[in-house]
Amino acid sequence: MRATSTAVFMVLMAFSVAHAQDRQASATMMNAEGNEAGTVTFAETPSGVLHITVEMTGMPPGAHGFHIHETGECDPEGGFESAGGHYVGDDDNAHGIMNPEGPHAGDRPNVHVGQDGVLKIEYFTDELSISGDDSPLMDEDGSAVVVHGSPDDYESQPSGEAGDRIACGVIE
Ligand SMILES: [Cu+2]
Ligand SMILES: [Zn+2]
Repeated sequence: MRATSTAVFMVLMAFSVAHAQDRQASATMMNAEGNEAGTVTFAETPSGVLHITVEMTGMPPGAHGFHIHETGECDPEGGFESAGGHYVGDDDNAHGIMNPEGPHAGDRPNVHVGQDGVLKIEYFTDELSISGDDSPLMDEDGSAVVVHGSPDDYESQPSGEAGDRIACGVIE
């Protein structure tokens, strides 16, 4: 009896450890024409820091605003306005790292695309999470990754004057 419950406990422990390390979410990106444009992956790491990987193609060369928006809905017909405003997080900050009251939790660095239209980035952050009480990315109405036509000026309210929403992906 005791051996059995110990064995069950150990199996459960092994499962939860594996689960914690493997937890991952991703967004399949769609461009303004409604075609697939790549993937953004969010992976939890053993340190608790979130590892973000961006792999997109067919992007217009130049600098683009890149944010997490508050609603997990990407409708190209409406210019991806369905994704709502920036994900704000718990602190109700203003937009932009250049604002003393900023930034939003969903404010991410601008991304830069070369002449080949390829965007490949990886970085990590502890400002976002895909699990637990402060899981901004997987709340009830979800959230979305949005890429803009122009760079974020990191300052203008409410969203950095980053222009049209040229790609969007629901985080799931
Ligand atoms: Cu945005
Ligand atoms: Zn913002």
